[in-house]
Amino acid sequence: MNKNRTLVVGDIHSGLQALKQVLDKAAITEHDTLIFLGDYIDGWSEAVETIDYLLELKKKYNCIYLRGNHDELCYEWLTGNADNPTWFMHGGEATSNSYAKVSEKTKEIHIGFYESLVNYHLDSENRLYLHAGFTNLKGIEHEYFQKTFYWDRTLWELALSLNKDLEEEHIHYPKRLKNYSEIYIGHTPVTRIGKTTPQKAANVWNIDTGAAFKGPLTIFNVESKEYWQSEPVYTFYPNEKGRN
Ligand SMILES: [Mn+2]
Repeated sequence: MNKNRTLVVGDIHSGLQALKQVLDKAAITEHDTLIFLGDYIDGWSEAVETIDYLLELKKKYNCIYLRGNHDELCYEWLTGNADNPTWFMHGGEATSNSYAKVSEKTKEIHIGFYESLVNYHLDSENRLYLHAGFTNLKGIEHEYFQKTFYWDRTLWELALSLNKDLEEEHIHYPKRLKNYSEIYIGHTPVTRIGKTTPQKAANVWNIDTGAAFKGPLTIFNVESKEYWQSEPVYTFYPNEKGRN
């Protein structure tokens, strides 16, 4: 067994109890690199507790925290305090309730966490990790708008729509996908296509298994393609509605 694993964690959406369960199932060690795909909050009730936990986790393990669109919306709310009705409807209400009970000091620490998030990570094997996608045919460094990295849905749509018989050498094969050996994303839950396990389309792996909705949380080993899943996240929060 490879001791130096690269493990990818899908969208958590404040499902801290599920996060603890999958990290335990995967038996993480200090040799592992943990890459979190973003969307730590907005969903279940434990937004503040989830961020506190991630801050602690980073002290002991190699963690890379990517930026999700929900993390950015929460950051904008924390720093601007203007209510965003759309964000409120899509999980922001639970997050704002969670932050209602914390000190200004804690908010400051969390603002620092949201600022420290990165829009993408590229590893030594030319594997790309990002929350959502990118649109430039030449790759991430040519992307015009940074927000695309955590809002785009066209990369996954492109990968899903690709004819499986189309050879990579074919003139019609999407140049976007050929820039990287593999691309790991979250953002668009696979529950939308009726699945609850990590899904691969072309060279894109989608690890968002719908933790904010009816799905479990997943941690995925990129070298072996082995994965571990929590119980469906809603079962940890029986008196809550989540984002349903
Ligand atoms: Mn998400």
